[in-house]
Amino acid sequence: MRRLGFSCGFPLLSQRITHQVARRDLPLPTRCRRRPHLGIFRSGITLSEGMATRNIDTSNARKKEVKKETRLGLTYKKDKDFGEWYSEVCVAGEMIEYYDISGCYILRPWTMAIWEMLQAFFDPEIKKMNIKNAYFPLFVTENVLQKEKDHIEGFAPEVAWVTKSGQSEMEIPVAIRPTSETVMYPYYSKWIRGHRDLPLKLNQWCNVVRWEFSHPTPFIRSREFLWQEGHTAFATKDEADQEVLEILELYRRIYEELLAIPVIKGKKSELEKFAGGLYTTSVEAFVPNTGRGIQGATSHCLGQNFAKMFQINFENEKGEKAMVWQNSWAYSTRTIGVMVMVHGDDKGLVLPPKVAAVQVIVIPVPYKDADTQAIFDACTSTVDTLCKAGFRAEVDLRDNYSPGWKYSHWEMKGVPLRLEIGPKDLANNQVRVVRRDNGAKMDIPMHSLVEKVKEILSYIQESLFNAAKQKRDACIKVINTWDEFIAALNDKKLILAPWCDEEDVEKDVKARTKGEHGAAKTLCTPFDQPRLPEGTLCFASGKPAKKWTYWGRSY
Ligand code: 87F
Repeated sequence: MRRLGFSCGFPLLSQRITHQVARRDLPLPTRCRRRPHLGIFRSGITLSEGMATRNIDTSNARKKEVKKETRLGLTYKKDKDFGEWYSEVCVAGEMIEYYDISGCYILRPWTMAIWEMLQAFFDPEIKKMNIKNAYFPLFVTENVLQKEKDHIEGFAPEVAWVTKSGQSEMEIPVAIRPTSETVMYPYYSKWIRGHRDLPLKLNQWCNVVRWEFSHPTPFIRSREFLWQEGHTAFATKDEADQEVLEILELYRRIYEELLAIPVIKGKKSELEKFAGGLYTTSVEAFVPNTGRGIQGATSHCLGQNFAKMFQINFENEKGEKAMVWQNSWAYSTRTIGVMVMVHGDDKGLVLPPKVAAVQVIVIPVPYKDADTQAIFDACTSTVDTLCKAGFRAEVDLRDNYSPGWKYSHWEMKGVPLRLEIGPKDLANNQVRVVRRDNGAKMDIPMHSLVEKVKEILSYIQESLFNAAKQKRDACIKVINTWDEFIAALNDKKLILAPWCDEEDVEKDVKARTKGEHGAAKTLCTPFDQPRLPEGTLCFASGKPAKKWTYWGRSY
């Protein structure tokens, strides 16, 4: 078998990355405690639920001890140790498994189901816009990658290279795409000849690799991630401008309508925009626990910069040579990390119904003298009814776990709704329903099952969004002066400040706020601008303010 050698950064400056088993991003609990923890839990189940018939110590003290040990729960609290809590919930919720390469993570089926749900929304939407899917290669030569020097310059250290095949050095090393401008645009240049070839609108669903050196975090900062990248070319700037906003609206809907996370739509500052482009728009989310903003997705108007570099020209209707106007836009698996951070709690994940792989979990609750088979049958037929009605429902009939264990397990995995069926429910022709988001319980008659479940799931979706919005809004602080800015920053606020919109002033704010928690920067200038009273001054420079801009620490 031939093995591929691997290095990072441009070959000239590159440090060779040996196949490191770096586990610096693995928090202690996941590294050492998880397995024994589960082991204790498993044996405990057997004891406390009477599944095993031998060697059971029935004394109260023993029972208590076992029960305590058997709690299936998180070691960390969201409010106390957010970073540890986050890693733990990603693993215990079975979304992520850590891998032996730092910054690389296994996306488990529970994650992929959510990703597929986001794809199932976005893909048909862009097809309605007549955007077509394509697939371009993973590799790019140095020549081509270097073609757009300005664009790649700042990113060079993050580019990963394949330098060997087997034991021999490759004649021409190839880079692994960190993004696909340089891969795609030479072919845009070839394919676009006249105005009838425009617009050219392609999207690809793929993975990209950015060999980051800052602290890796599942979903949020990983060295390989999944995304869609759209790359479009138009005859006119107007068409490009319009598409930028249409795509941004789809990104807003992904966050707000599917993931139940409020976002702010706006424009990036000159310092924060994609340097290769004309302007960048984004949706910005906020994580109240850490007081950090997080860029949710970006939609760029590239102007004609890349067209110049890659000679993407066309003959316009007047027979003149013209350059295309381009856009590019992407959202990635980071979306899922933001969802975990915003909705998760001390019991585990909390999944919005619209993206949950399982929306309803049905759990039989058999008692000693009850007709277990009848309870199991009722569970199965309940799930059938729900699935036929279009819900994603499953039954947990495993006989080696107690109902209590199953409750905790499915709570950890964030399933929006739990249905319990025991002897009493059977007798009364009802089911007990428990909401994951707020723990509320109610009994619903079997005959109105479908209609009630539909109603409750839609309440859950709505109240997750409302709760997240309320928390986010409570963090927004409008300030006018530098002192207020610093106070709000220390208070983990999402700061809305009047700003003069000068690049040097943003650089200065960054420099003045540099510290162990990271510097403050602009998140975006919201499209939705509050009134800016005449004579309002910039909080940082004292010059006349031009706009309201969101500032804060960010991921
Ligand atoms: C890392 C290494 C090399 C970001 C990088 O946002 C290049 C890059 O170009 C790089 N990290 N970027 C900017 C990506 C811009 C743009 N690409 C298409 C998008 C949307 C999709």
